[in-house]
Amino acid sequence: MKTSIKDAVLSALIKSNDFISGEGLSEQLGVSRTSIWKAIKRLKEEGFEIESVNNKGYKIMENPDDLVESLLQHDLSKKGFEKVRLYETIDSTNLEAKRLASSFAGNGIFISKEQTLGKGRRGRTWLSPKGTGHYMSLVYRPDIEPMAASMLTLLAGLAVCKSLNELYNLETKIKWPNDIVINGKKICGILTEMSAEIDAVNYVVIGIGINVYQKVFSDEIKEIATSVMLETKLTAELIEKHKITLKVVDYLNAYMLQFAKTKDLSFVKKDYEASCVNISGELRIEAAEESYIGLGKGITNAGHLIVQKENGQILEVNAGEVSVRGIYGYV
Ligand code: BT5
Repeated sequence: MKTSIKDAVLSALIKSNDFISGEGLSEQLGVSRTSIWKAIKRLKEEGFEIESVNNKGYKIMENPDDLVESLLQHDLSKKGFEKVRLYETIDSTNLEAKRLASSFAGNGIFISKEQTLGKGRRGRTWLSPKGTGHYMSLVYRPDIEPMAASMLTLLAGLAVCKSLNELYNLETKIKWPNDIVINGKKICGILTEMSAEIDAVNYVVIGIGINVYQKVFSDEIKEIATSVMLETKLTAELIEKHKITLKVVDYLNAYMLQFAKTKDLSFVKKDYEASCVNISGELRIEAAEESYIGLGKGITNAGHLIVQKENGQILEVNAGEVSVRGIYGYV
């Protein structure tokens, strides 16, 4: 898909922290000065605050959000995504992905700047304020059995963990199975859903919510939540949701290719265990019928957590059945 001059100008302005001259833009993008001027005019009409100063050029004043649908389409179509949509607001990107999944055949990605009904697991809520968080749902169509789908949550977790660490020099870890945490607080949550027959998956929706620009959180989660901005102390201009998206997709695409062959997590087991806070530490398992303390020992190839109880007994626990807590708190 072709990027319009307007989107290319926007992207150049967002990437630059300083003024760029019209001439510089026209050279960089290989289009006439008039086209640049028209693109700037249209961006201003769309509400972007762009300052123009004689002899200096243009500078974007307010970074509203670096996500632009046509840029996402341009970059993600190269990574195998046939359907790429960006919303200003939506109930839930997972819901939207499921509503539209049968209208296209390949992979899809649905991103929103806000969710009014963001979903966590088991009916819980994912708080999704406008602009500050990143909400995306990826549709894949792996040839797997329904039982295998829960493993994708672990792959997505590892993909986000590695992406944030690489992009922002962070030390995020995975709290098995679906949270990404740093300094004892949650920076990302993942919700995998699927449409399946008894023996085959039609498609999976991997929903990823990352706290990006939040500086404060509402009372209900302020003790357990953090954001990229709070952890890095970087300014908003230096943290780009577009880049985060591409990085996560690169990791996840690579994992999905491997997973198509192994149908289990053997190929990332070591990597996952090294990134998981629950391994080699005491934890508390809360199951419906009992709650107990144990030691995290590793994960199985199917993504179950291996726990050694205080009496020495080794158990494999399934993500659908238990919650894992730290001994003293959330992590
Ligand atoms: C999750 O559930 O962590 C899965 C979150 C998935 C969100 C994405 S956003 C894109 C896609 N579309 C959706 O509608 N959902 C997905 P769970 O493990 O059940 O954790 C939910 C709990 O995390 C809540 O009960 C709160 O305690 C806490 N929480 C809610 N919002 C949070 C936030 N923004 N940051 C950190 N913690 C939050």
